[in-house]
Amino acid sequence: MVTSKLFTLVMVVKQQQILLGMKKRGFGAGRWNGFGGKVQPGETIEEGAKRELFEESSLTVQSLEKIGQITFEFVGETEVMDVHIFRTDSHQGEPVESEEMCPQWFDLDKIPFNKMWPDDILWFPLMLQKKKFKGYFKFEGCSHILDYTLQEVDNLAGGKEF
Ligand code: 6OG
Repeated sequence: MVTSKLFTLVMVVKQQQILLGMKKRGFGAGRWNGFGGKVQPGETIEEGAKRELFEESSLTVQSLEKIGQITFEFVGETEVMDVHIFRTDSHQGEPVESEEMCPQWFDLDKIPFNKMWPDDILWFPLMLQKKKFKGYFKFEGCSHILDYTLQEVDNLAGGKEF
């Protein structure tokens, strides 16, 4: 049986730059990514997103707009990752390195896709244009996408379709 686990991912944008963190340990270590992690029992997905953003970067945000939802399957794993992606264009505070992430601003035309998860180059253009999207990626190992779907949607409410 396939089960799914909820995750968050927050993309912080200001003017023509995006904040990414170099993951220092655990899943995705050695890659730049947004800030996020597992949603804990008793918190909403948005609360989990704000908590992880703060824990990993020291930034706070008033509100987050959900911009995407991607399901990741890894061959051989029985649990898929249901990742809810948010974008914010206004934040409070300055990014600070944490045990998990080393944050850095990147110009939008210099995003280091070669040191990121290989799916990112496919959905970042939608996120940067503020288009909402849903996707499904099937990975073999951490670097090879076997299969995927990605579609722009009008709204993200409702169940997963993939
Ligand atoms: P922790 O293990 O740190 O949560 N995540 C992915 N992000 C991108 N861009 N691509 C993927 O392709 C990803 N798979 C997972 C979700 C893991 C964090 O990594 C994100 C979470 O923010 C496979 O608690």
